[in-house]
Amino acid sequence: MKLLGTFNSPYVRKVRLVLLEKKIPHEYLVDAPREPGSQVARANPLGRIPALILDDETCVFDSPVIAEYADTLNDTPVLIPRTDALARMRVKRWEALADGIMDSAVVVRTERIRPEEKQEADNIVRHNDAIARALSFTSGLLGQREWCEGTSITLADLALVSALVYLDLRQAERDWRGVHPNLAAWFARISERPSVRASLSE
Ligand SMILES: N[C@@H](CCC(=O)N[C@@H](CS)C(=O)NCC(=O)O)C(=O)O
Repeated sequence: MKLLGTFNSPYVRKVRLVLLEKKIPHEYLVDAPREPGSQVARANPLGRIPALILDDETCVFDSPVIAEYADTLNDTPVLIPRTDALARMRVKRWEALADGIMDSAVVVRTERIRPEEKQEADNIVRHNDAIARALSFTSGLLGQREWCEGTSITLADLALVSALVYLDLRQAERDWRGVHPNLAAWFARISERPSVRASLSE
């Protein structure tokens, strides 16, 4: 299988982490949808990354669908609980929370790179407020736990670290570590994982 994506996309990082944690063989192709010659739109009608192309050319999108599909390919580890309905819901909700932080950070970034007179200040404030609320909620849920859900790594951890890496990239001025020291400690720990290091170095 081939994964199309870019280094900075938080949604791509999330699915790369899933594939790396589960040691699923794949080819990672850097392909930015807006660059000339991109094959993204031919693979994914939405023209977005990540796009996972299976060996029979089936294209899997978007990132939650890729993550769920990849998780069913082996049990080492199981990243989305299979039988406990509540635990499964909580992991998927963590993912929704992290994806929502990514969505809002992408909106803020898109506004900020427009000419100043065209930027919608209200939109920026609304999405920055949503990020701040989501981080507070996240920090409260996490508490002093080692993992977002249960006693081992799940998709929840991989989604959250991807959202926080993206905030560092696009909103370096946001002092989320100072506001939420428990998130900072958790992030420092998970950043040591080989999968996270690999996703940050290539
Ligand atoms: N909900 C989608 C979001 C994917 C997305 O919006 N990706 C961005 C990159 S971060 C993209 O491909 N944008 C299209 C573009 O840049 O033209 C997912 O989870 O996969």
